[in-house]
Amino acid sequence: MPQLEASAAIDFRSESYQDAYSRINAIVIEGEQEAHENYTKLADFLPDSKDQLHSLAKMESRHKKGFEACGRNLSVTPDMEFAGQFFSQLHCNFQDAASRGNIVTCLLIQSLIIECFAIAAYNIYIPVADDFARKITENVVKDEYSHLNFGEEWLKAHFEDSKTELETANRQNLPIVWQMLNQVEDDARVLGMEKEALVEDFMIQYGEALSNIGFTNRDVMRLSAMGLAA
Ligand code: Y39
Ligand code: FE
Ligand code: FE
Ligand code: FE
Repeated sequence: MPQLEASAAIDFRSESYQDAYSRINAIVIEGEQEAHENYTKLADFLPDSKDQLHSLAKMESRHKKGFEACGRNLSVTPDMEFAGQFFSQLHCNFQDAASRGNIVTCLLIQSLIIECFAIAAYNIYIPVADDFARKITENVVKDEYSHLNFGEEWLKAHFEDSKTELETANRQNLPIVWQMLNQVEDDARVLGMEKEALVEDFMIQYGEALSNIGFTNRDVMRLSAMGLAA
């Protein structure tokens, strides 16, 4: 089924829309909160980029506030318990990597995987969002590109030393993203977002990022499809 194009076709006040929104909105709020924490953590590890990372962390807090307002605007209460569980595996893997000082893994999880997931989700959401949420999401997605860019630039500058760890971290974490996508597939569809469109946009962003960092086209194909069931 093609991606819906006119938000006029969607009833934002229907029970089914609000029910699905209570989970998707919560995921986004939780994601923004965790992204804030992750960039704050990264600032401790990378003193040369400390100010920049604190500024990224601040943007994530702003994003969180924006999406909280989107939920309130539709009178939806976000299901934060669901969202906490939704992110728990990636959260745990980030914490674990941070405790070992594996900065490359932390950057792969937050700045590549999660940012690409966010960019894909927000790009696909914008055309089907209500007017209030669309304006907010349009501004947020611009920031997310700059967060992805931070990760790309750092990993590009340290590519040879990071390559092996990136491969391992990708193998560990990318399959989790496909599982996460499967978990929200039905809710996303209610909001007018098709899974195929989300996967396609994610693959494009993530593949481009890996290629910018220095991986060959062959490596990009192998890495970006890791754990993706046909
Ligand atoms: O860097 C960021 O701001 C990312 C944390 C935010 C994550 C958003 C996750 C979006 C997934 C939504 C899935 C909808 C189908
Ligand atoms: Fe936490
Ligand atoms: Fe964000
Ligand atoms: Fe971000």
